[in-house]
Amino acid sequence: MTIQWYPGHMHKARRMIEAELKLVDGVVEVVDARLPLSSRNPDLQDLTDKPRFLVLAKADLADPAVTEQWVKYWASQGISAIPANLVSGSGLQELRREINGAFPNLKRLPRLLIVGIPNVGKSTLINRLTGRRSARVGARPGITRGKQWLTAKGMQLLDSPGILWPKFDDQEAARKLVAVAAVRDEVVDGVEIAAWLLSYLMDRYPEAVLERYGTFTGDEHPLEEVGRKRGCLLRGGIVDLNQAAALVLKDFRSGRFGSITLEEPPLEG
Ligand SMILES: Nc1nc2c(ncn2[C@@H]2O[C@H](COP(=O)(O)OP(=O)(O)OP(=O)(O)O)[C@@H](O)[C@H]2O)c(=O)[nH]1
Ligand SMILES: [Mg+2]
Repeated sequence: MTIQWYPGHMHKARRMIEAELKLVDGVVEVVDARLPLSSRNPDLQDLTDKPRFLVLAKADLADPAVTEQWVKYWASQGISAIPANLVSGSGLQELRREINGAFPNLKRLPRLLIVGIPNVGKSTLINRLTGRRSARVGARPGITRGKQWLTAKGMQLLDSPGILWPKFDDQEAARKLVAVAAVRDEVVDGVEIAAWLLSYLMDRYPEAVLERYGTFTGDEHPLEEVGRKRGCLLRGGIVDLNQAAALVLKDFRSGRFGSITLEEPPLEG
């Protein structure tokens, strides 16, 4: 995934999604269960009022208790969110059920577009829903030329997902997106992100940090302490912060802290 999201690209992606939305009955929006808000693109709300199904992908990597809170939160907003592990397929039956129930008056299979920011699991979901015998049904006359439909159980999917651009204007969201590797590292300061991530983990998941890195003395910045413990050293015993940051991010991305969610739903009331 190497798209750089310059304004021109966002424009183009938006136009493509607008065109594709006209061809479908509903939209399956895939977000990352570890950051259900930051991985969601609010522009989609302005683009369509067709039925939307929210899939909280990578739920296997997220904190189940917090996922539960998110499902309740979305329900209070009138949105049914479905946690899923797209690799194992858990949650897909519920998604199919939701979709099947949403179009009672339709005389044909509902047509859906899968959308989401890069790397959230769009392709995995399409492959899961269509299965190995996924048939490419040629363009249907009268709809559009050149569009391919995939037949899945109980629905049809556009063959290519709509790629939404990540939220860059929101610094906090951008930081979280880099932490889960939805946005490439090069665009941001890895040390800043790792320092933020480490302090978040120490606050919310202290046992996981303790287990991974042991206790902290508090004499240095936690990221420096991690670097020192792990031998990320420059000449003269100075901690190589870039190396320490890379190590923390790698540990997080490979799930070595366990199941972690990076944001909680806003408090209600
Ligand atoms: N653990 C876990 N990994 C997942 C899940 N869904 C997808 N992945 C992994 O996430 C990575 C990205 O998945 P893709 O399906 O390629 O994501 P995408 O949205 O199509 O990405 P782009 O095409 O780059 O926009 C892959 O390594 C998947 O195996 C999930 O539910 N759990
Ligand atoms: Mg893909």
